[in-house]
Amino acid sequence: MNFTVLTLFPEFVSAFFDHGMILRGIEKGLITGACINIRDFAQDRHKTVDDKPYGGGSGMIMKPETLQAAIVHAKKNQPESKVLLMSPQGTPFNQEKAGDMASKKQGLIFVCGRYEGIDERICTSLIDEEISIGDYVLTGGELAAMTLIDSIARLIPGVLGSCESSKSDSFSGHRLEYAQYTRPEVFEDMEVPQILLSGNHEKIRYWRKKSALQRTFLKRPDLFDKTSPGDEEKQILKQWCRELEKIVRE
Ligand code: 4GS
Repeated sequence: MNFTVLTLFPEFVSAFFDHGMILRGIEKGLITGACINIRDFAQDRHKTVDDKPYGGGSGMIMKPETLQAAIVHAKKNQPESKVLLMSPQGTPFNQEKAGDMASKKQGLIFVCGRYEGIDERICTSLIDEEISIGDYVLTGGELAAMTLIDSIARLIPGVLGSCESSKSDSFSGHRLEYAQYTRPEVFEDMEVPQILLSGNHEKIRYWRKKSALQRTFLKRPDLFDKTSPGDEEKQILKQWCRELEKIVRE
């Protein structure tokens, strides 16, 4: 799967492609990462990429000609790729969207705006989809593009070490991930739950299911609206209720 980022700060984005699991994925030939400097497509000798907004107001707007030339250049090598604009006006990004994009394997071209925004005519003519990573405003789309690439790439089989490690992720099945522990057995007077040391795989599975459920209930109860509790989950919740009642009565 190809990821191409159109940006005014290519070094910022290439540093991301040069580290960690993303770099491993590139080395294994599972993904590619490319940065294109939008300024290389500026059409005057001052390399101007922005201009004042029509109608007045503060801030600058990215010029359409430059962006168009950069997008056309990126699409030339990969005409099948989808062009995404990172913007607070886009459809909200989430784990499900990451999964859809990872399974489609279609290349992605990310347009990262700086300044107050980009000329509306680019959105209309050259952008396939606008995506937002959340309801807040960044100084540029780069962090948003890197957020998408990071979460999509790790779902591509082989990018993470074991193919299992993304299955129990938070949000898979609209539940948070269970609590995790490593050595030592006692840290600052806090013990690792004994069941995890027992070697009893069925008990460990049940404990983890319960942990995931409790965390979801306490930290993100809204996730139950997306997937209501299944039979085993209901049973675990009832059992938890009984444990809580016992504490209340004491
Ligand atoms: C976001 C966001 C964003 C908007 C880019 C102002 C520079 C900036 N992009 N999700 N111009 N939130 N983009 O804030 O994706």
